[in-house]
Amino acid sequence: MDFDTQPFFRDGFQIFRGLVALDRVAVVKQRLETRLNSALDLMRPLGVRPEVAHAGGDIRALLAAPNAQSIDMDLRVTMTGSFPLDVRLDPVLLEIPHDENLQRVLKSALNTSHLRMHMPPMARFIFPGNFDAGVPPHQDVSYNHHMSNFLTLWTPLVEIDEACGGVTVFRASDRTEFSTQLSALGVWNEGLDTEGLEPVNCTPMSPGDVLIFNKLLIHRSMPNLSDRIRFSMDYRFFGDQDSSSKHYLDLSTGQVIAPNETGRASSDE
Ligand SMILES: O=C(O)CCC(=O)C(=O)O
Repeated sequence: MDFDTQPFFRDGFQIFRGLVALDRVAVVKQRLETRLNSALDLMRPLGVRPEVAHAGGDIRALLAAPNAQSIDMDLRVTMTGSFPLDVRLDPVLLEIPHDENLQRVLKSALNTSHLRMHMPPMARFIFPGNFDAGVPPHQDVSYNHHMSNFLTLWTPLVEIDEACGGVTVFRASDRTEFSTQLSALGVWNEGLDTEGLEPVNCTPMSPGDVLIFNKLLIHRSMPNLSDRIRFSMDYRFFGDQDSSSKHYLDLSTGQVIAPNETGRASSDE
């Protein structure tokens, strides 16, 4: 089956519905649900209660306190909804990028015959009310200068509606790269100005649906106003014409390529 990726080239983003096999999504979700306890265990010594009704508010209070900057940086990253590195390195998370239909879409959108993926992927758990887990308006390039070009794939592991939130993209915001700097909390960059831009909430979305967008498209997290945890994955891919100076997975061979002595990770040099 061929997929039409013209909307991606025209708009800088596109949603594909029911693209990824549900059994692949289910094993990823199951693994993240199981590993949630390891993330909660890291936060427990700070007083974060593990219950869904409390965790988001507890994290928010800790990160708003004057001494928030004394919290270990890796822990701050976990508090803002990113699973710890050992979870992100779990091979089960590669079930989704190995989906055949997904790979067809990505190859077409990147105009490539081989796919590469930045390692590790991002796995997120956004508790209700954990507003610090929301990434402010940004272009993905600002966090990923190590890849010469790439696209991002965002995919939910739970039902996404206006309450649970998801991603808001800003139409026609991908004409140029904007400069930005790290915010005081040290996790996210300062939010870009979106005045005058048209926001598009990518809701609803279901497990198996994917959103792809280019490296310049401004987007932000929606808040989770529901009473459930928002589990999602985001993966970054590049093709034959591009390179990375960090670890990446060659999806044709299944090999992870490490940066070489020139600081460049590219198997086709
Ligand atoms: O999942 C989210 O809340 C934000 C995702 C995002 O900003 C990204 O994938 O670049």
